[in-house]
Amino acid sequence: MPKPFPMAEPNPVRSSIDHEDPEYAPLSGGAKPEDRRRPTKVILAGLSVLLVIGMMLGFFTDTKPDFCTQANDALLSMTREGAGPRSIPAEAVVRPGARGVKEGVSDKSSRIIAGVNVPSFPWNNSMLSWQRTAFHFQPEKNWMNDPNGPMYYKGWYHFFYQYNPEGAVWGNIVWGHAVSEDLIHWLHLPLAMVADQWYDVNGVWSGSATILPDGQVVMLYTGSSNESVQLQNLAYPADLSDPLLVHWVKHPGNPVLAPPPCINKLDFRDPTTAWYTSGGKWRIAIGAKINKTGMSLVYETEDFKNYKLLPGMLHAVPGTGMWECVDFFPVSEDGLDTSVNGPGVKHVMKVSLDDDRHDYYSIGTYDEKANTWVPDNPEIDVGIGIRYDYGIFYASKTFYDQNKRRRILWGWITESDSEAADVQKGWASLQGIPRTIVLDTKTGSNLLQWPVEEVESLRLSSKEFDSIEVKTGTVVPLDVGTATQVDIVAEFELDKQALGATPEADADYSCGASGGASQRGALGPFGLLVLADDGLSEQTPVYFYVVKGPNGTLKTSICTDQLRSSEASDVVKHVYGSFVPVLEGEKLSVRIMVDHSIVETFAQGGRSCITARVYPTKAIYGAARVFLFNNATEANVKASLKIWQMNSAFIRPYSDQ
Ligand code: DQQ
Repeated sequence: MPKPFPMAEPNPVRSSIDHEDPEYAPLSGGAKPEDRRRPTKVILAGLSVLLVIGMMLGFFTDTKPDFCTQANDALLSMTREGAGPRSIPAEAVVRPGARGVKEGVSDKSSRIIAGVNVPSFPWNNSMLSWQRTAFHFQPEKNWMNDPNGPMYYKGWYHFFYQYNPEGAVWGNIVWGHAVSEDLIHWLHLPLAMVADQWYDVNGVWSGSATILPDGQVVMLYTGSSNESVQLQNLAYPADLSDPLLVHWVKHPGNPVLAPPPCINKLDFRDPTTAWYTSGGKWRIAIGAKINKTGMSLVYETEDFKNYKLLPGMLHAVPGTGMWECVDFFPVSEDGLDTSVNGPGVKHVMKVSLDDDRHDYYSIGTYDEKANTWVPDNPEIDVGIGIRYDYGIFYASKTFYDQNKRRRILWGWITESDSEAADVQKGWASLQGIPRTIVLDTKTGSNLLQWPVEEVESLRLSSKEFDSIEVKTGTVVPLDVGTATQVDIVAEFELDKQALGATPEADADYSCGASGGASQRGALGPFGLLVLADDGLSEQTPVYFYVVKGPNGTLKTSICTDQLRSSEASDVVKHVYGSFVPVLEGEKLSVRIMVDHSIVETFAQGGRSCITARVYPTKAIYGAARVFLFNNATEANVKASLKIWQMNSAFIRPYSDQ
């Protein structure tokens, strides 16, 4: 949980070059991002869910093929284009090569923004080297994607990940493995599992760990077989007395699960951590789809070798497409073991939507007996409502850290530059700083995500700035020197008089459909410019935008604007963001972690988060600075903040010397 920081001396570097002209809009220019509207037809969605569940209840207790045909036909007519409850707008992208589609996963390689003949930027080695991060988990080289099987075992945090040992693009997927005592400094271990069996020869895909009460460790993962069938497999450590769990054994009876009838061989993957039921058995969920209906099936087991498909399903949402990397866990204001259940316990369901490559979650109630999970609010059902992150963040997975009694979230942060640049730099993808997640008991309707406390051990020198007044249309430089590895905690207050005098407006604000930080409104945008050079030719604004609605209600958005983040045109430039709840009496607060090419933003204690990859060409090394700005037209803001320089983490190969 964030702690309020003490505000000390007044700003020692209040700029003499503040621009005070209200007409001066220092952030003008920049292309208008594409409109990314997301229609949700909620009533239809609710009805469809009931219909699907009804049909599938029947289907899974009677799996005759003619019933499968019937179910498929009904689903097809229900979710036929335009008739479904939700259609996910395809991002306008150029896909450099469809890597993965024939194997049954969508294109995993980096995409670049649409437009014919996007000229490639002449990236040089110094620019590309700067993009490598200093305190985020990365393999030494090559491609990485999903986090797999995270756990805490005998004093070590274990992290496995989807890895291509042969290059910087998706393919040849095996399990990389690293260990850490604090989630920050990592030792790379040998590959945990490679594609050496008929049932995983096309890829050792994502999976999860379960630690049994007797100390055994069970790893379930998806293998893409010699015929590209998605099969679930069991693996376990060769030597439980080795805290590093270096060697892994695949169960001789693999595969333990094949796609059930009605589920396509390419749509059955990513087993969850198991939870223990009151009936004394274990259950796992697996993502699947029928036509455009995403769903999670549940299997029950006693020994992790033999499984029974339970009737019905945990949940399904028409129109959401394939559910990858389903995660299912209990939540409260503290971390809970995955098996905790009982009256009053809330459960989170998270799905990674293959169709739009975003991670959605929803809070609801799990009925173990009925094998169902029901969202508290069907309007924000899983896949159609809230996201973990409004930037780039995918295929995430949580684990319960029994060491510190907390639940930790890992998420894969892919590149948003071109595939050619990834190949040139020899690596692709990061993992976000692991986040502690708890239920936001103040709103009851969202989670709070916050960087694990261990990252604060990297904080070096800091500077505090107390109550800086940032006038409308101005930019204020913050004298913290080089700002490529920084942790920023900031609070903002809109001038109360101006707030009161501002007329009510009907218009809603959407970061993605706006012109970014250059689009001026009465009460926003204002915030920080990170990875900005002195001349502001490159800048990444992270900002609040407040709209005063009918009856004086305020609605706040938090956004990250990539539109002017780089002079290169072969990188993605979106305005990311979302609405963020701000409760009575709360100040606007934000934490921003900058680590070279990644900018992670946590607003209002982690109610809304945005992760962006940024590829400046000038605002790098010693030229990267940080500024305050206020591009609102009607209200000055007061900003108080603290900025720490961040040390680098030790992330290196393990040696027992
Ligand atoms: N990545 C894995 C799959 C999973 C996908 C393959 C999500 O198991 O569905 O690399 O990114």
